[in-house]
Amino acid sequence: MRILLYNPDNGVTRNFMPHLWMFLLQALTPPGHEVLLIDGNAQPMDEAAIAQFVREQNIGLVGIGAMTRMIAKAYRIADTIRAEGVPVVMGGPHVTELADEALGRDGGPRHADAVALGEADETWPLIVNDAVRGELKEIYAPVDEAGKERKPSLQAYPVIPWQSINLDQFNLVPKAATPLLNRVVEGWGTFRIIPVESGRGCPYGCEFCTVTGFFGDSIRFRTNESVVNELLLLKARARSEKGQIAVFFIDDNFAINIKRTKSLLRDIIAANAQVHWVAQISANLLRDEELVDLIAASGGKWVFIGMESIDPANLKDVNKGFNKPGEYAVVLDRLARRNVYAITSFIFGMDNDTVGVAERTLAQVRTWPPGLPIFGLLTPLPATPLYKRLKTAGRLTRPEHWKEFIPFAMAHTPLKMTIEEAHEEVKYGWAHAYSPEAMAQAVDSLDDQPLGYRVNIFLARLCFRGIYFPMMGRLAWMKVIAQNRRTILSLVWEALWGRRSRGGNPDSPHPVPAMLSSVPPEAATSEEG
Ligand code: B12
Ligand code: SF4
Repeated sequence: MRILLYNPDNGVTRNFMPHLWMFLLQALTPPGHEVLLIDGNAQPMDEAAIAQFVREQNIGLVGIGAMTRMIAKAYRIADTIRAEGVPVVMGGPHVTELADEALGRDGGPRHADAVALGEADETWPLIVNDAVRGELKEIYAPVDEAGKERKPSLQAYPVIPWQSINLDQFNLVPKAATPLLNRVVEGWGTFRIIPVESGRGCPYGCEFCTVTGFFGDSIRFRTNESVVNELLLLKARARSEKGQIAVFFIDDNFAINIKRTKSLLRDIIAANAQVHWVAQISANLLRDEELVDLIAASGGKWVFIGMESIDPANLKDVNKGFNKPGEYAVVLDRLARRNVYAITSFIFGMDNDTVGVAERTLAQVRTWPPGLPIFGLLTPLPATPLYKRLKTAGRLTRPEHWKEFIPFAMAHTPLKMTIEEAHEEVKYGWAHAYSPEAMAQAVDSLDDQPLGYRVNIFLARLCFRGIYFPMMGRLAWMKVIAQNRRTILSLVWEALWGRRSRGGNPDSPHPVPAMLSSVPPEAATSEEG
């Protein structure tokens, strides 16, 4: 049977990284089937195009995975495919929480033939076998023989055949730029960011987060050996195709068990399996100097920190009191001293936020080493404690916000400002953190560093700007380039006429990242809490 795994586009901007679930389910598919992958972010397709694809490729089963924000698109695509007579199985966090919605058991239309609840590592092979026999059940739940919920162990993790998977759609180097890049620098024919997991689960239970409910509060890890082998495979692939690969460890809190993380990082170093990597780690775990040393030595370049707020009252409200705003600067300096930088994520619209929260946050950010701040709004995702609290309090203004996804729009009323004011705060955050002046300042703050570093921070910030101000079209790009012409011209001038006399300063308080290019060109708010 030919199986299509499809992830809808997020409708806002191109994702920087493919979704792990597709590769994982592909690797877990029983032998004898061919699995095709389409990530709508890399290969945008409308309903007509996907229907044509399914017909022409003789697809016998389609698996669709989606977060809440993409579910409306996922349902539309599923409806189209089912109208072609091809069964659709849906999985992922949204349909796990709202299976009845996907199956049309809540009075609405039916979108899926079957739903895989929770982690599908063990149920996917059963689903495929049932589909072959034409006997799909409506619900597949990860349970043991006694019918009790069972979270899959990650000890026997499948080998994802990275050496042979077709990754063409995930190359971040634009085709048009490849010939030029090949002439100027070697080894940049391709650049991909690849998701790798080393463990699942998070015990922290932040109020707005799906993870503790979905993956459970007990953490499961892969063996060090299996992670190291995966990195070696990826490294070999990059070498063989004269390209670059960076890894995003998608664990929700990569250092949740510090002892185990240190042991993994030591094994990576011992096996010479270092690649440039990004990971989500909460600020409280970055107090450990030895851990930060190992992060740097094992290839860590960027740490995504869910700071959420600089207000301890807000943090306490969302059960994230372990974040201590007073130590953010110290943590960021500790990282920066090792050339590791932070993607700092903030949420506005929290209950204690008042007008001006964006500027107050930016005032702090400006005192920190250069990084990549991102801003979002508090969003009640289905089945989270936050959703339940706001529902009980009658504060949800769009209780089924996912049915009409609007980027950067609140679905409930904050306590100390209006919804419109919260929207303005997010806009202010992005506009001022990524204005041409702020971009120039970031580049200038690295004035004592080589040109490459300044070009890289500029490019990274340009790409991050695209999360809020999409730059998909040529016109939008031209506008951004025109706005930033001063910085661009000064960088080009320097490239053509050589360095202005600066001289690198190894004692600089904020040394620059060794490879900013490994930064995700698009990320989103508050993953790791
Ligand atoms: C990596 C990641 C991202 C990446 C992008 C996704 C990518 N390219 O991988 C980035 C950093 C960009 C990102 C951004 C966002 N993310 Co995110 N992200 C994750 C993260 C950390 C890992 C995803 C992952 O690979 N997990 C490991 C795989 C194995 O698990 P899985 O995807 O759930 O798949 C398993 C099952 O769900 C199931 N399954 C999944 N799909 C399918 C499909 C079929 C057919 C079947 C049978 C089974 C199945 O089987 C899989 C194996 O067991 C998760 C948290 C988490 N630990 O999952 C959050 C998570 C998915 N993100 C989340 C959110 C909210 C966001 C943002 C909206 C954040 C924000 N506030 O702005 C943005 C939106 C992104 C965008 N622009 O579209 C939420 C989603 C909750 C929800 N109900 O939708 C999660 C769960 C985290 C959280 N805090 O709650 N994210
Ligand atoms: S926000 Fe981060 S720390 Fe909090 S529960 Fe979710 S994954 Fe864990």
